[in-house]
Amino acid sequence: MTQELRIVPTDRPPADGKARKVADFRPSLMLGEHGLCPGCGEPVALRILLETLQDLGIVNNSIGVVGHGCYGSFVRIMDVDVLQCLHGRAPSCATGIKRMRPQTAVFTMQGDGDMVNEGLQEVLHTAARGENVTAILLNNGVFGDTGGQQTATTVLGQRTKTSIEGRDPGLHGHPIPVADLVASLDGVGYVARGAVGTAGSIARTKRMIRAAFESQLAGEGFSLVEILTMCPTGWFVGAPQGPDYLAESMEQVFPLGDLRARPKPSGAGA
Ligand SMILES: Cc1ncc(C[n+]2csc(CCOP(=O)(O)OP(=O)(O)O)c2C)c(N)n1
Ligand code: SF4
Ligand SMILES: [Mg+2]
Repeated sequence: MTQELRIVPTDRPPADGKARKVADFRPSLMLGEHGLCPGCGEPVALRILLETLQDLGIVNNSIGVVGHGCYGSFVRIMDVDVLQCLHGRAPSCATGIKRMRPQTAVFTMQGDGDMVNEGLQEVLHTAARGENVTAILLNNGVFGDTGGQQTATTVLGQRTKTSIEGRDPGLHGHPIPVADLVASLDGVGYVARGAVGTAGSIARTKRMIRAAFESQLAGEGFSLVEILTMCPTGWFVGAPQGPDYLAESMEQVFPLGDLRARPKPSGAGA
């Protein structure tokens, strides 16, 4: 029997009058408007993080540790227990929480400025100690919150407020691929890099976040998901151009995918 193909026109409101706006799809754990710039990738990352906590059924057994950056304002609208730490120190605060509450799922949310500039030693030591926490890095290659200055992850040639002619390796050095560094350390259970520039990459990144929490719940050690996020304001591009700019610049330098897969269960074949 052939199935009837129902084509839903998208050039006019639904005939049944049940048009839904973007806000109607907001996850219940997001309590209100995020207030960030149009085209910003960080609210998308927040959304898939919150959906993952819900999917795993760990909302009431989770604590988030948030750094300082534009995403810092999410503490107002996340219906999850959160703590906001000094710049760059989230991995150490997460360590303390996890050691006191080993049954709680503990995660950090940090930007590239927060994690890779201000707090590089914090994340590397926390990873090397094998602390059983999950770090979420929102990497947009700029200090967005303070006006779009260059960070340690700004890619070569990228224009920022403090490298207006483009990042020059002779003058500014090279970007630091923190997720690759973390992936090389013993004590680490899972590391991946995703992005939120396309529907496909958002879906893949959500699976990475889930894998990181599953790794933590299985006690495998430190986990990190780096998420490349659009910052059209800091990049001097229009909001609609953000995803293309992300793909053409950051994704070329920071390839997407698993950087350290979860350990195979003992007894599993090769
Ligand atoms: C110790 C300290 N240094 C500097 C600042 C100023 N500061 C606040 S947010 C921020 C930028 C953070 O950038 P990032 O973590 O990349 O987040 P984004 O805004 O890009 O999302 C800076 C430098 C601060 N609050 N505390
Ligand atoms: S400055 Fe960049 S990171 Fe901050 S809210 Fe605007 S687009 Fe997002
Ligand atoms: Mg940033």
